Amino acid sequence: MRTHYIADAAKLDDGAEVTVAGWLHEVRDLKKICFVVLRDKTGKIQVTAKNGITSPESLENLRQPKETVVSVSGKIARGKGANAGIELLADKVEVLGRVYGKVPFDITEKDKIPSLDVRLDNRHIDLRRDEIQAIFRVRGTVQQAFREYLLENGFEEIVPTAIVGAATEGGAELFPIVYFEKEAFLAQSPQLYKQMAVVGGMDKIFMQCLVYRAEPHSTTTHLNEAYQMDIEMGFANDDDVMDVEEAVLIHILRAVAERRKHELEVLNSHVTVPDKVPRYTYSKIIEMLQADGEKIEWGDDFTRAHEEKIGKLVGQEAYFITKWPTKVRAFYSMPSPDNPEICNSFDLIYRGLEISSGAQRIHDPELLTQQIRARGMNPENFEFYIRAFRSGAPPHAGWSIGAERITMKICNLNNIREATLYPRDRMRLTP
Ligand code: AMO
Repeated sequence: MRTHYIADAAKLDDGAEVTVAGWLHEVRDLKKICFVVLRDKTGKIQVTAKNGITSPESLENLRQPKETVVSVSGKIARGKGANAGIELLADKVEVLGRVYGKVPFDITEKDKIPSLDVRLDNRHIDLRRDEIQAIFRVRGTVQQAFREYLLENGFEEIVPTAIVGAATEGGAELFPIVYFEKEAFLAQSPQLYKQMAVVGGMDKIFMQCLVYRAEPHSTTTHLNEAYQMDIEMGFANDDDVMDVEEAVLIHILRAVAERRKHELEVLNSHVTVPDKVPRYTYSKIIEMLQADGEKIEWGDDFTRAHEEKIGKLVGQEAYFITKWPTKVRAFYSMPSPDNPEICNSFDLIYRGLEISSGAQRIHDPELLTQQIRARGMNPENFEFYIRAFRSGAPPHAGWSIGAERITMKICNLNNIREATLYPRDRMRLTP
């Protein structure tokens, strides 16, 4: 239905014949002549239609409400002089999609953009704004760069199941589903399944999947449906997988900085690519916070305010916090051999927010059973998982990055819902 996208049409010589298609962004109707701005995903162009050049029927097809979808065939006209614009002189205009009634809000009135809730109720309109498309292009590049790096470095992609019979992260945050006669839930993570794939000998794997957390609270950094980008690696400990994660993060940030310059500009964000992602132990961070006057004890988890403070104290945008207290981490985290109070787990913080966590896993079935029991869960529900470690399981480790959280921080957004096309939270199930 088009010969060119608008950005490409605008590069053509004077007189070039094109057909472009998109939405009416602005319409100025002066009876004998009609100026409109036509918009597609690549940009905008002024279209001029007038008696003599444009047929009366085509002129009428351009005199439509904003957001009507049209195609325009005509000739490119380049004005003379340095600041002269480019316009498309319309021969033929067809209406491809009409506006019925009132468009929920006008994207051209920048100071009248409604609240996030109203925008999300009308995501198909909200998405027509440059800055909103920019977010999802950045997110696409983040996800692509993640796969790209891992495929180039010997990892293979798997697809784990999203329907499970037991918690994969522990806790009560599970969404039950109707599954014939059985008790079943939506997976909180691909955790147990990615580990079993490594035990099965796949060795270096990655996956991207939607995960479900029935967290009842509403925050600006949590969703009930999130997209995780995970790896799992055999014959590896926490340090080995942090090496991979450091390289993946650097590759992602570089890809966004190089390939999404325009989008970052639209979003008013600047991405710096670090050379290294330093590692600090949990105990060291506690000492630093205490020395700065924070009331926090060894064993406490960090609040959002702590996370932001730590960023200032360490003076880094991206860093790892390693060797956490065992009791605050998931049951599968490997306790340290010299001190079982701490475990080989880590978080990756970027711009003051935890964007990822990971660990070396327990591969000893007895220790795993103990840890499950110690958290008040029933090892019988995990028998399918524990038995995987009884037939020769290598030491292994892995991590998971939340796609929305990393996108949110790269794009400088205040609410994680902005980085999700159709966010799911306690109040929001449609659209
Ligand atoms: P964790 O639960 O820390 O670890 O999740 C890993 C990353 O996933 C993202 N994330 C979320 N994002 C938005 N809303 C949520 N409710 C949400 N929950 C998690 C975050 C977080 O850092 N299986 C382990 C990982 C591993 O050890 O491999 C896990 O799921 O960015």
